[in-house]
Amino acid sequence: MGILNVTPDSFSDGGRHLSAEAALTQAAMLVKGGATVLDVGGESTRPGAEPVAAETELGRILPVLEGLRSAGVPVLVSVDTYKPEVAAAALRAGAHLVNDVSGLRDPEMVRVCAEAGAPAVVMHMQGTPQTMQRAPHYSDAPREVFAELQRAAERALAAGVPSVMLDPGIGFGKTAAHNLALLRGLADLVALGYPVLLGASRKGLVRELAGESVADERDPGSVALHLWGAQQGVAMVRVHNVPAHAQALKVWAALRD
Ligand code: HH2
Repeated sequence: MGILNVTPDSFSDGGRHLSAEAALTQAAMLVKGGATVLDVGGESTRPGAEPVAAETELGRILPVLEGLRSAGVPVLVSVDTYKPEVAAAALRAGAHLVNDVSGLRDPEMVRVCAEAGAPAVVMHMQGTPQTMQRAPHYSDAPREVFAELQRAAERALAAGVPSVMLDPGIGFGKTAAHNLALLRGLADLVALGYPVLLGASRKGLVRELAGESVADERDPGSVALHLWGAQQGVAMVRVHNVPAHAQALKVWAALRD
């Protein structure tokens, strides 16, 4: 899954693809690099990010979704939003699935996905982007996070959402120790039987583990985290640098097979 942030303030690619033209050029690069899903987002959810209005978010992403549809780009398109009205409009504009960092917390989001017949990514977040890194707390992070994801998945499927992917939400209301515990326990999340998505691309965890302060310089550490995920059975990784991951995953898969 290639990341396509149409925002001024995303922590790594903010401001780079803010015009529809620049976003579509980046989309073509991601697809050429091997992405099979494009995750289009119009609001940064990095720690401390200011929320944006639905109209602002839609103003950023709709021209890109429409451009992808009219260009016939041969990939699935997901919309990275926690707002049901944004998801609904994006699905009408050609998005195929919804990536909700709030884990389908809002029952209206469940209804939108069910009604459109759209699969959903259910990601775990403790709190909100504004507050989540102030004092994340768990008594047993993997047990609590995976149980919450399982409950959200069951609720969604019972309400008619056709299928879900689960995502532990690296960096969303988690300390480095919590993130590591979740990564070490990923096989238990995979064992629940749902496909798992992992998104650690260029995140602060790489800074904490490898000491790299510049987000754009964190691809090697990101690849390491995602290969670890692949080894535990994750089905998809959400990344900025698609060619680097495509190459690493090909080599890893050859070894596995
Ligand atoms: N991480 C981010 C955004 N959306 N969705 C899923 N499913 N999993 C993730 O780990 C995830 C996500 C944050 O990264 P990014 O989009 O690169 O930055 P920003 O939120 O600043 O736009």
